[in-house]
Amino acid sequence: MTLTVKAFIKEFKSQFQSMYAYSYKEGSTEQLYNALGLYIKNYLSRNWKETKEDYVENSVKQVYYFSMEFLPGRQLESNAYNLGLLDTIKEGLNEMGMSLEELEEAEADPALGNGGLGRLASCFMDSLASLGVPGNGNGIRYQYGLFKQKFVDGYQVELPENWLRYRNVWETRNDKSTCMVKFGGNVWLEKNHLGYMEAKYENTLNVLAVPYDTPMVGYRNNVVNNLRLWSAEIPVEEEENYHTLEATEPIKEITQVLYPDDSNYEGRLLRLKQEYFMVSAGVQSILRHYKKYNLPRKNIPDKVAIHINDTHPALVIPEMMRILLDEEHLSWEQAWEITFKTCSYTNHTILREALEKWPIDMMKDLLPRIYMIIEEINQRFVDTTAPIYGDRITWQTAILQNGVVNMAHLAVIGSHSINGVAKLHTEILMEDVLKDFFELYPERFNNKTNGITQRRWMHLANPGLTRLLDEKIGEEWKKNPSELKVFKGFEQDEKTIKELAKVKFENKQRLADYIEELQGIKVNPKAIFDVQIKRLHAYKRQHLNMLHILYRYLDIKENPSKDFVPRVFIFGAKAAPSYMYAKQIIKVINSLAELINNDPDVGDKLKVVFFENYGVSLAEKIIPAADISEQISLASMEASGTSNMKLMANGALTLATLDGANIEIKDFVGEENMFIFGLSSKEVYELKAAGNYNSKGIYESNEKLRHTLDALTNDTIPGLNGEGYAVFDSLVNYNDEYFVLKDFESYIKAQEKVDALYRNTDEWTRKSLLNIASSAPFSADYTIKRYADDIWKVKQHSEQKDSVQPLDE
Ligand code: F58
Repeated sequence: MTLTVKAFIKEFKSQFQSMYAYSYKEGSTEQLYNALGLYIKNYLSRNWKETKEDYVENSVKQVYYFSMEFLPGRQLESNAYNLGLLDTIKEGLNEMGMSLEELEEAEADPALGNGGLGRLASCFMDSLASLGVPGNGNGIRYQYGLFKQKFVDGYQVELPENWLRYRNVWETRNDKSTCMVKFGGNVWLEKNHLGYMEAKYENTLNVLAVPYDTPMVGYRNNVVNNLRLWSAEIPVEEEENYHTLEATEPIKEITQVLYPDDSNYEGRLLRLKQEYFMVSAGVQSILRHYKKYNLPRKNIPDKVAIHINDTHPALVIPEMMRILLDEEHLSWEQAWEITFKTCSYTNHTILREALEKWPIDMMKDLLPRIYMIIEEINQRFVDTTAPIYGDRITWQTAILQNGVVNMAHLAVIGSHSINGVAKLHTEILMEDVLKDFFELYPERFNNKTNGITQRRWMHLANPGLTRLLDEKIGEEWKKNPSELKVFKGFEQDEKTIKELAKVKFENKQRLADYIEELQGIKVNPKAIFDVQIKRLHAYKRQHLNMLHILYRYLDIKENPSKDFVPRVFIFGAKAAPSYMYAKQIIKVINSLAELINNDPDVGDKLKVVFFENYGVSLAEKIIPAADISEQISLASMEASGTSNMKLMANGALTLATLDGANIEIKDFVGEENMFIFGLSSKEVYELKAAGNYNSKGIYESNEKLRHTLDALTNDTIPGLNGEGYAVFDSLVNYNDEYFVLKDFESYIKAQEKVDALYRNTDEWTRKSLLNIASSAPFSADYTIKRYADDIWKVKQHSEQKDSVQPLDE
């Protein structure tokens, strides 16, 4: 039944009144938002219930996506949209004298992740539901999300992100489905009276895992899947033992903050606790749920797929073994077959320092039974591998090495599928990072290039573009993204080109207004909006971008009469709190921005805007207004990237190295419709192997570059306290780990091409159109379809007839 505006108004008023016992006219923005959120949640609850029941009644196979991070973004608009209620609600609110945009600002944007990995998990949740694939998320309900970033004198300062301060209307606490998770103590195996080996525990720390469920709403198909986030609490029956606040700390801290600082032992221990907590609660609840299917345990892999999102949840493997051995009393062989067939693993990084390794002693103390099982998995692996492949490979692939547990090795050995997140990345896994494993298990390796949900990143974030597309190519693309290619037919249509340019300009004007309101910086919406938005990391090379800005600034100062194409450089990036170098780069960019934005000689020619506290909501504002998408990582280092896909879909032209999914962007849109520069990954590997890279030599021989680099240390940029020296040193004196200087010259040339093309507005817009029209393959709907078909073997549930059908690629 469709909801009428009149019915909505009536129901909303009564919803508000029942919550607050006064008229909505007296309500604060937060209260009105809460009432609207709960109204929507009530509206979808029937579908939520029926989806769950349907899955069980039909014994369908379900996938569980285990991730330490989810970055869902605000959910009000997207839920209303997917339910098909958005227009009605907007109209109803307007009639009552409110606007949806205003209420939406009251919603917290849950920062339960660091960056791409967490956002990917949320795009996947949206696609799973929209495709009608039975899929659940499993993660942690952190009380504090990733820190809130502030700049003080240009320095990053971290403040707590208390996203749960007001209520979270989307979640449902589910006390019926709690689990108990055990840490530490002593454990031993004993035969019970039935003759089974049983694990006995003493002196354990028992933690109650309480699930909070959040609906994941499919796009107009009546499907509502579940995201389950776990919170740690004191078990009710043990409450009397916790007399003081201090005593409760070891439990409460488990789900208190996202990714605590791992630069010290305590921090790392806590992270391991979090991982096991989430994994144990998740696996227990899955196996409990499986019992509803009334099938033998050996059929678990026919009904359950568990996905391990990076190594963080890799303890799923020994935890599943523990339950099947100790509680279900299966043999090792039976338990292993079930576990192995159920689990699959995605790798998201080749950075050595990011591949998790836990000290054996830490694991033994914190998770004694799990450690025993890992030891046995390792022993059995060694025993079968060594006779066939010899000692070298066996040693290099073992789980236990030099006093640590290698989590990637555990994940690979215990999973039937291992995938990278872009073609190049998967190749690098097979040829380098996991090379030995590729020799052992070639059939397990496969590629699944990342994707994004067009619903959030186009339909909702860019209504102007969406309207234009609807008008030109019809609405079919919304259910079937491959239809976007039809837009290519308008490449030569002058009217469309003008209309597209107008959409972009309006988006830029809106962002310019926002920048002025937020930061007091006036930017020219006619300038090129050049955007780099991602975590701050040396391999992503925000400092290469910074050097180009500095170079340009010096050029403007030295050549005042030269004709520059105005440019606004836009950054959004958080640095990990303990990552000093990344923080120094932030400071240099901020100080440079301060200098440039206030220099009257520069005026409109150049502006630099560094947004504080970059996250999903900011991305939604920035991306539709971007002209240039900076994807400038050192080739081979960025696993995939996903901002590159979002920016392309919104008509930005990509300025990129041939890294991660940039290569696939090139394959789809063509080299001539983007700007490529820098070393290829092959050249990077060769240069590393040759071992003769000499950044100082480049500095000394390249006049332009020397001039630019010197400006970091000769007081050109006021307000720095050694940060300019730090960047200079790393690039010149410490041999420039990420080959910034090597790529500098070709980056500058690419930037010149950007300027030249921008002078020809129609030609620029034509390329922008081609980018939009070529972006369909990056729909997460396709990505999820491939995971579902190739890895999880789960079906789009047939009852849901109207699901998105991403079949014809
Ligand atoms: C990212 N990883 C990759 N990790 O860097 C990016 O290329 C890829 O597109 C994306 O995953 C999705 O596949 C990433 O975001 C993290 O945020 C780490 C999580 C654990 C703590 C350290 C950061």
